[in-house]
Parts: sequence; C-alpha cells; structure tokens
Amino acid sequence: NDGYNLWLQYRPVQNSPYLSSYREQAQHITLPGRSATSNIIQEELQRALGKMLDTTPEFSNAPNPATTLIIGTRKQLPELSATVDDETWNNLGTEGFIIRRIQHNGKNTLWIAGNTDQALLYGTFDFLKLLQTHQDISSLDITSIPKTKIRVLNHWDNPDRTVERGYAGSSIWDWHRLPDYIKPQYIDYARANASIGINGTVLTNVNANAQVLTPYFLKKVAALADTFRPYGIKVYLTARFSAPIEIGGLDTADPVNPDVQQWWDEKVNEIYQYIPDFGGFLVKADSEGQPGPQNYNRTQAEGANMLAKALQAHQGIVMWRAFVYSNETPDDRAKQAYNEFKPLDGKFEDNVLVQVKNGAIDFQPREPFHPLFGAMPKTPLMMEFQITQEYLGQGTHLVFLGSLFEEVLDTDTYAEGPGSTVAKVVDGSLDDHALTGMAGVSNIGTDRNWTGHQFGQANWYAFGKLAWNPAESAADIAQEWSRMTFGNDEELATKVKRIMLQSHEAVVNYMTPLGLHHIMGWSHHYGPGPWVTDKHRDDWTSTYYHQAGPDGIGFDRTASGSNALSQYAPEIQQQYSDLSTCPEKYLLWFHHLPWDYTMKSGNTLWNEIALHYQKGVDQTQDMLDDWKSIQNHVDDQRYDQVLAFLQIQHNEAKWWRDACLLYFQQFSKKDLPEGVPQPEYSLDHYQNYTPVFVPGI
Ligand code: BDP
Repeated sequence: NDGYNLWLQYRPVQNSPYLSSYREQAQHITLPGRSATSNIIQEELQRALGKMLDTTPEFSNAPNPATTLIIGTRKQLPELSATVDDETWNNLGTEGFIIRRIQHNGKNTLWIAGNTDQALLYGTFDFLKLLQTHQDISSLDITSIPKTKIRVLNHWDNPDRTVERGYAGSSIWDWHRLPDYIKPQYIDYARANASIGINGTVLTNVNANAQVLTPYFLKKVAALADTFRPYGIKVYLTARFSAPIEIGGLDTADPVNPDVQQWWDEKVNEIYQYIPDFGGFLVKADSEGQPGPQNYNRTQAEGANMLAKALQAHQGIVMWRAFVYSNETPDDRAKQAYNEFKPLDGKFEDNVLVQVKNGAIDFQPREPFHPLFGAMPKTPLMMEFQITQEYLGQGTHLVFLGSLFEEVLDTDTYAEGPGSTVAKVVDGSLDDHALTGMAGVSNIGTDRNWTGHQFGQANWYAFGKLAWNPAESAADIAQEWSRMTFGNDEELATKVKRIMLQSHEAVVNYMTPLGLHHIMGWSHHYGPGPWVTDKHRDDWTSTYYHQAGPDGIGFDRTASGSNALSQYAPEIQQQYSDLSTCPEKYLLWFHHLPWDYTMKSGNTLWNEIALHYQKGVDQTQDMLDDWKSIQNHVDDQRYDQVLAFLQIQHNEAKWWRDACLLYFQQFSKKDLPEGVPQPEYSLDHYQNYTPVFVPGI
C-alpha cells in the first residue's frame, strides 16, 4: 500500500457488528439523478461498497419496493421531499445535505438528500465515511451544512512544474500535456477534495506568472475546470498585478487608469469564454517583490476593487492577500499588514475577500492569531492556513496541523465581546457576512502518496474538514482520518491518534518553544538557524525576531516595545501585556525577558527553554515508540516509510535542540539544566552544516 488512495482506502469491513446492516442498506440504491455528478456518485458507491462489503449494489432511477438507500434531491423526489419543511430545505443551500432514516414502502430506508447533486455527492462521501469508520447507521439523522462558502486549496505551483515550498515532488499540473491528456491523478484529486468538501482550487503560485492568463494556458486551465466541475470544484488563478504591462502591451498597471481597467475587463471576459464558471483571482501584491497598487501610490482596496469590478458581471471573486509588508517600513513586521488594511475596512467591493494568514509573521510552528481577525468587521476575512509544512519539518516531520488550525480558530478575539472567536470571524457569523472562506496552501505533488509524508495527507484532510466546519474538533478529525487511512483496529486507532495529537506541541517544543519564532535556516527554512543575521533584509533574519543578547531573549511587543499588542482588543492587550497572565506559549513573542526570569514552574527562563527543547526530543521518541508498537497493524510499505521519517524527525529534533541551545548559551552564559545532555558538537559545526538536499525552494 503506497498511500495513493489516501483516506479513501475502503478497506473490507471485518469484525464489525454492523457488517450485516451495511450490506442490507446498500443492496438497492435509488439514484434518480442523470448528471455527471450523479454518475460520479454511482461510481464511487460501486467502488466503495464493492471493496468494503464485497457487494454489487443494484441501482434504480425511482424508488421501488426493493429500495434500501435513496440518494436524491428535493426536486427529484417531490413526494418524499414534502415530508421535510421548507425552512430545512432553504437552510441546506446548495451544498448542505441530510442523511436520515425513513420508512419507505414500510421499509427501513436511508435517504441522502440535498438541493443539488453536489450536495448529494458530499452526503454520499459522508455516508461512506460512516461505513469506513464502522459507525452504527441504524438511527441516523445528520444535517451538515458548510459554514464557509469558499473552501480552496492554494497551489504554489509554477508553470515549469516546480512548486514553491512543495515537498512532494513536482506540480501535479502537467501543463505540457494539457489540454489533451487528462491524467487519472486529476480525477483522484477531485474525488479526494470533494470527499472533504473542498470546492475550489487556485492552480497557480501567488508569486505569479502573467503567462497563465494567456490563451495558451487558458485552454489548459479550461480542461482542468471541465474535469473538476462535476465534483463541485471551481478553478481560480493568481493574477499578477503587472500583467497589463507584461502580456498586455500597456506601459502601466495603475488601477485607476482606464486603459488598465479596460484591459482587465477584457481579460476577464476572455477567461469566462474558456471557463464559464471561473472562480476568480487570488492576488499577492506589494509583498516580497510582487508588484501592486503601492507602485502607483494606490491603496490595496483600489487594487482589489479594479479586479473585483471586472469579475462582478460573472459572479467571480477576488481573494486579496493581506500578506503585505516591507523591510523599508521601519515598523515591526508583525504590525504592518494591520496598519495597511485596517484603515481600508469597508472600502472593498462586495466580491472581495481579504485573505489573512493565521498569524502576523509567517506560518511559524506557533503564532498568536493575526490581529486583523476581528479588526475589520465590514470586510469578509478569509483564513489562510499553510498545509505544506514550510516551517514545520517540510516533507519529513510528522506534524498534525489539525491541532494548530483548531488552536487558532478557537481563540477569542474579543472583537465584539467574549466569544468572538477567530472561527466566527471567518465563518461570517460575527459580522454577518455571506461571502466567507478558508484557503489552505497545498502540500500536494507528484509523489505516489501525494504529500511526501503519509501523515501529510492528514493535514489536507483536516484542512477540508475545518473549512467545512471550523468548530469540529481536531481530535475527532485525527481519529476519523486514522480509521479511514489505516483501519479500525482499536490499538492502532488509539496509538495513531496519540501520535498525531502530540505532534504539534512536539514540533513547537523542539523548534520554537515559549513564543520564539523565525529562527530557521536561511532561505530554505529547513533546520535551525538562530544565528542568521546581516542579510539584505533584516526582517528575514533570525536575530531580528529572537533579540537574544546578554540581557535576555524575546521580542518586546508591549507598549515598551513595538506595541504590536495595541492592535488587539483591550482584553487581549491586557492579558498578554501582563506577565502574570500572558500564556507562556506566547511569552517571547510579546516580551523580552532576562535569562533568569522566573517562570510559573519556578524554573529560570533559560532552564525552561532548555527543558522545552528536551521535551520536544522526548516527544519524538514517544511518537517513534508508539509507531513501533503497532507494526503488526500497518502494512509494511507505509509502516517502513513512516518509521524511517520518524527516526529522521527524532534526530533532527536533537539537531534543533543542540544548535539552538548552544547558540543561545553564548548569551545566557548558563549551564544546561539536569536532564538536557551536552550537545554532540560545537556551535561551529551546526552553523556550518547545511542539509544536502532541500527541495521546494
Ligand atoms: C512565505 C514563503 C514564500 C511565499 C510567501 C507568501 O517563504 O515562499 O511566497 O510566504 O506567502 O512563507 O507569499
């Protein structure tokens, strides 16, 4: 088993008390739909039920006395649908579904219902998940409605098939052979995404290439859009702000220039000729060398609105990234996006979402939530999570990101009093926004198992689940994924869940404990690099962030420092400014403290840092031991790969610990506490060591 089938393994159901009830239910399926999507539903059921139950279900177009499972929309089944009230139907929208048990012809029947075939597809995958995880289906009454509207993967894929920050091979988009050749992998990609409710994909890198907007590429994009459409997945592209100059022959890209506006209008009309349901644009502007409205002294809103207006006639949207910062701005990088965007609240067109990374710096192992969440009530803010593990061990370390996503989503912004969680900002319920969304920077590539690390699949899965329902628990997601992926053996399920649920805390401990951040290797971002300094951009160095010196360590973001804390609600400001209430996990993010500062445990800060690094190493050992203990329950191929990667992770946790502690020890001038071994090499060794092969640069 090479992992290609992801969580759609459809393992034979054995030793389940429910096997006979599953077989009974799956005998005769009524599926009235005749669309491409209905065909997909039928094929998926045939594949899944055949593999899981060793049965070949019979299909019919209309309910009859033999029917045991009905999969039909409100319109397809008027009689049955009249038993459900109008309000329920309306609440379901176009994507929500119901799975409920009904009496039909005096028979115990299951009904998967919704307003559209797409909803039925989601319902079908949910039903199959129940079988995959051996759930009791005798009294089902499920209503599931997505809480966000736009649930998209962001592929940082380039036309030459390299993937920025990708650690799983090349880009899956085989541009050269498109539009003629539709790789089977595209279909399986769409199936996997539909199975977790993802309804959009941005095909191209945020560091954009204008060429993707030319007819040569648009034909290829259209072929992908055609492939994904029946799975409910729309395609989006990144728009390079200077495209009117680069491919349009204009000498400016100024958003208020009528020629520029006209160029975008025409370009958008052209795109819709190829792709009638094109989703819209994702834009990275005025950031890390990308062109943008600042080049013309225009605001982010003026830039976004120009594109938004061009898309309006076609119901397209703009996802405008808030990742705007500059090393020429003398202020703390953590404050810059807020300063740029907060004054623009209410100035964006209705079809613009501002896409904000979960934290104010950059996808670090742990960051406090971005201060923009809750600060722009008149603007829909879209969450951007990074599924690819740029700063978290890339394709090699096992880190379940469901825990990270959950931690951010559950945090209270206090924007409108207690209970104003980030999740409520993102799902639009706090400020009543209908246009809502979540983006995940994809970890998918051409590797047979899609994500490089088998457990990288769990992060793709968790992203989809949390985009659908930001309130879902990471622990439940981990459990569900593990059962679908590896099977229902209880010992295996317990151990895999334990491995997953401690993995995020482990990586924080051995990389950036207690609020440290951005201390990784230069440019490739793999491995430790707290010594990185004196580069062409100060805000890309490590010393800028950890501020370690003889007097202590940490970035002072309180009123005595950069005062980034002032960007948060007063409750947060108060809690995080005060050393007695600041959560220690964010301590050095907000405070600069002496090495002998006393922590809650009674340890000095120096000892506590060292002990956290050690704990991270110990946790990777626990993960390794847990994995070894389930060898008999996992197929060899996946077992061996994960084992080898866990071993690497454990060794690299030590590398992080030793390199960081030796580096910081130059300033603390203190011994390592008991329980933390002397590093194997001198600091010099670690500083001169570069991993041989680091992909994804
Ligand atoms: C950083 C990456 C860089 C991306 C950038 C972004 O290092 O490759 O282009 O974020 O999000 O994390 O635009």
